[in-house]
Amino acid sequence: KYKGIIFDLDGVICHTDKYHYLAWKQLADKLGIYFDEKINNRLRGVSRMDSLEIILENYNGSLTATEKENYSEEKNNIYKRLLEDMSPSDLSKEVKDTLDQLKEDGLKLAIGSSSKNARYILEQLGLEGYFDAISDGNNIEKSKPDPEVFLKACEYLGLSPKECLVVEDAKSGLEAAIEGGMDQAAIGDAVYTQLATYDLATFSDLLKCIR
Ligand code: B16
Ligand code: MG
Repeated sequence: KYKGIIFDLDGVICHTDKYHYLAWKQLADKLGIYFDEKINNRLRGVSRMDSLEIILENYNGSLTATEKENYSEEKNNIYKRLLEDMSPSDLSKEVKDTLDQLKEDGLKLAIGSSSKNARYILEQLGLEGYFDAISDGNNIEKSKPDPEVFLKACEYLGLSPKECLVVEDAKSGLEAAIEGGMDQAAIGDAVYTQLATYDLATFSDLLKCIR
């Protein structure tokens, strides 16, 4: 019933969410800002700058636009150093086998990620050239919950939103897909929002949604 599947990257295809946490934690500690896993969950799918604003909710003081630019760059440098250690062994067999199966079933596969590091992460995982289209933080004006990143993915695939299913681990991402007119499959904590068309207990459950 679907012709295309659009995958969020961080928290769906791979677990770069733990690196985002470590990098933000390092910056928050330096600035004396309280930061924990619960606050980190609010950063899922949210752009780098918007993430910094969420973290600064617990900051006593104010920063200039330039200081904010510098801190977000500092976080990204820490994050990119952590990404250097990633390799194809960080791609789970379940995820790879499921993707291969979907491809065999004739579905077009795309990435719909807020990250500006998406292509580098895919390269690290050995998935360079694997997806039919990549829509990421570099081709959008507005980040999730705005539907732009997914609408661009549909456009790159040459499909309409109704023909596509979005797979997401974040509330912001589910909201983006709903707004964009695509069906949604939730995985991880996104399941608890009860917003999605399907809830996946595990990645391979995706095969049940498309058959
Ligand atoms: P970057 P996704 C999102 O990726 C992350 O979930 C979010 O935590 C991050 O702030 C955002 O990408 C921007 O990432 O700093 O690398 O540009 O879940 O949309 O694949
Ligand atoms: Mg995500």
